[in-house]
Amino acid sequence: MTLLRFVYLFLLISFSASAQKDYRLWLQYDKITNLQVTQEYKMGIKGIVSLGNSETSTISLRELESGLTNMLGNKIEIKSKIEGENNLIIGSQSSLSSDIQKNILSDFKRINNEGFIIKSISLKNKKQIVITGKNDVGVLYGVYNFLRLLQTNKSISNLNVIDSPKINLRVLNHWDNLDRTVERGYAGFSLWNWQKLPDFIDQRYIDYARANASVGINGTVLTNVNANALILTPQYLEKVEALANVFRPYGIKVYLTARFSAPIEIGGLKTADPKDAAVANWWKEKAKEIYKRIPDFGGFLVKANSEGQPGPQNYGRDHVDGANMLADAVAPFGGVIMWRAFVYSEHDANDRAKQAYAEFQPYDGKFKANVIVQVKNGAIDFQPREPFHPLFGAMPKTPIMMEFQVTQEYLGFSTHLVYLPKLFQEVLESDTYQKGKGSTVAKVVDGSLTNTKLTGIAGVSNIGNDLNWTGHPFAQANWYGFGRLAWNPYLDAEVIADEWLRCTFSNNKNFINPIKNMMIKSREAVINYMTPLGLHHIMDTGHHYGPGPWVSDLSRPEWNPTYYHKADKNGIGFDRSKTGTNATAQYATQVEKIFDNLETCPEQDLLWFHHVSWDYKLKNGQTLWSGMALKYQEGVNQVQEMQNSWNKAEKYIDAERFKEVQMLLQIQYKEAKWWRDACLLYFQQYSGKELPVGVEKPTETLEYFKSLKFPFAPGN
Ligand code: GCV
Repeated sequence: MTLLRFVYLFLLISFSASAQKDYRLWLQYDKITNLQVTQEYKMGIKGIVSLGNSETSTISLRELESGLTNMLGNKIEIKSKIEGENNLIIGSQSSLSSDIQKNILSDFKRINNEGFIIKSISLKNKKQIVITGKNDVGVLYGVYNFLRLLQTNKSISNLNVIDSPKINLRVLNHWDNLDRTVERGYAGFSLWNWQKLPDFIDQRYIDYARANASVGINGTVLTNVNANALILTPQYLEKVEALANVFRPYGIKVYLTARFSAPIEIGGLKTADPKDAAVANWWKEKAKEIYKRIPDFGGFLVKANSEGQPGPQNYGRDHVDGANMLADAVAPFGGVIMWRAFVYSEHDANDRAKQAYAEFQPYDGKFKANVIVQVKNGAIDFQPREPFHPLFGAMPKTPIMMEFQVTQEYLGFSTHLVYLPKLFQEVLESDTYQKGKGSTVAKVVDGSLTNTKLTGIAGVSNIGNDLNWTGHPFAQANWYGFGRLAWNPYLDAEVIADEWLRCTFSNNKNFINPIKNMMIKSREAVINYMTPLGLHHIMDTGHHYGPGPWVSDLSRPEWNPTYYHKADKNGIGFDRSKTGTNATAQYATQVEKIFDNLETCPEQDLLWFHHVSWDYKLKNGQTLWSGMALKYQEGVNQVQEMQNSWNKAEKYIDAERFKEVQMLLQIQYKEAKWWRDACLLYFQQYSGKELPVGVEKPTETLEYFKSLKFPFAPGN
C-alpha cells in the first residue's frame, strides 16, 4: 500500500462523518429536508440580536448561530440592534428594553430562576421572537429548547413556551476513579484526564457541558461514591477548579464525593469521629479552601457505612451526626450534602430490602436544612424492575433525592438496547399514598407533596471516553431521557423518545414510528429475558453480566442470587408479605395491602413479594412455571422483533450507526437466549417440569452455562 493511500484510509476511518455523528449526540443539527418547514424557518428568522455579554450569552449566541446555519443551510445575520422584523432576540430579563418587557412581564412571574420564555411578540408592529429568562443560564436553556423545536420540525409561527425545571438539583453521579477506571462504566475510561488537568482542557469537557445544558442537567459529581480522599488535596482541587471553570457558563455546578475518613487519610488526624471538634473543624477548613477556589461549588455526595465505606458508625455515631457535621461545613457557602441511604449489612439478618428504611426512616426531620437524603429507586439495587423504594413517602420532614442508574449495571451493560426512561417513568408515577391517593414518587421528588424546597434527582452516569460517549448509540437516549425527566418528572417516556430520535437520527415518520416502538418495548423485553414476574438480582456475581441464579457460595448471604429467588421444590420467590419478612409493612397501608395480597399484587412484582408454588395459577390461567418459561421466550422474541424493526431502518440513517446497532442487537439476541436457557435449565431442577409448548429447547447444558467465566468484564 502506498503511503498516500494508507494516510487516506487512516483519515477516512478516523474522521468518517458517521463517527462524528455518533459523537454529536442529539445535537446533530442536520440540514432540514422538509422544504415547507425550511421555508417557514427562513421566513421567521432573519437575524439574531444578542443582548447579553456574559460568557453564557456568547455560548447561547454561538449555539444558535451554528445550529441555525446547519439546519437551514445558510448563515443568519448577527445584528447589533433590532432592525426590521423576524429577529430572534435573546437576553435575560434585565437586558430587555422596557417595550419588550411589557409584552412578557406577566410571564416572568410564571418561571423560576432557571426557567425560560420563548415568545412571538409584536414590537412597533413588527413580529419578533424573544428568548429570555431571569438570568443568562435560563436564556441558554431557552435557546436549546428553541433549537429543539427546529430539530423536531415544530412550527415557530406563534410561539409561547414558558417552562421551568421542577427539580432543583439535576445531577449526574460519575462513579469515576482517579485512575480513570469507571465503576460500572461500560463506555471506556473516565472523561476526566486528571494527569493533564488543570492545564489541558479537553474539548470533550466543553461538549459534555453543552450536552448536559441542552437537557437542563445542572450539576455533576465528578468522583466515585466509593471515594478516594486524594480528590480533596490541593493537587487535585486545582484540577477540579479547572473543570468547574469550564462547566460554570453552562449552568453546571461541580460536586465531589467526600470520603468520611479523609481527615485521617489526608488530614493527619487520628480520628474521623464527627463529634470530635478537630474533625468538624478540619471539614470546615476544607470547605473554606474549596469555596475559595470554586465559589459555586455544589457540595458533597457521601456513601457512608455502606459496602465497607467508612462512616460515622465507625465511631459509634449515626448518619445524622455524620451528615449534619458536613452540612455545617458547607452551609456558610450555600453548599448541600447529598447523603446516600444505600445501606445494608451482612451482619443484619433482616431482609436486605428492609434495611435502608429501617435505618433511615427514624431519622426523619433530624437532618440539617442543607442535607438531602439520596435514595435509589428501589430497595435492592437498580434491577430491571423494582417496586419503588419504601423511603419515598415515608420521610415527609426530610428532603429526599431520587437516584437512578443510567449506566446499565444490571441491564446488559452497553451491549443491550434498553430504553430506561420507561423504567424511570414507572417509578416516578408510582403512588406512595403518603398523603392519600395521587401522592406519586414524582411529587415526593419535586417537593410538591410536602412543600419541600430542597429537591434533587441523580443519575449514575453512563458516560465514558468512547467515541460515542455511552458505548451503545441508543444508550445516549438514556442520558438524554434522564435529563429531560430531571427537568420535568411528569414527561412521558414516549414523547422523550420521539424527540430524541428526531434530534439524533431523522424526522422521517417511517423511521420514527417503528423505532420509537422498539425503544418503548425494549425495557419490558429485558425484564422478560432476565427477570420476569418480579425475579431480581440473579445476575452473575461481581460483574453482574449474564445469568447466575445458581451462585450461592459468596461470603455475604445477600450477595448470592439464591438469597433472592429462593427457588426450591415447593416454588420460587421471596416472601416479603406478612407471612414472610413483612417488608410490605414499610409502605403506606394502601400500598401494603396491594402488595401483601396475592390477589392484588401486580404480577410484574409477584416473586418480589411472594413465594409461590410452581403450579400457582397466573391471571391468564397458565401455571407459574409455564408462564415464567413463556415470559423468557417472549423476551427473546421481542429482541428478534427489535432486530426486524432495526433492519428496516437502514435506508433512513447513516451506514455506520446502522451497522453498530445491528451488531449490538445481534449480541443482545444471542444473550437473551443465553439468559432464557440458563435460567430455565436452572429453575427446571426445582420445578421438575417440562418446558411448555412455544419455548425453544436449550442448545447447551446447565453445566456449560455455569462454567462460563468473565474475568475481564468491564466496570468491575
Ligand atoms: C459504587 C452496587 C454496585 C456498586 C456500587 C454500589 C453503590 O452495589 O454494584 O458498584 O458502588 O451499588 O451504589 O454504592
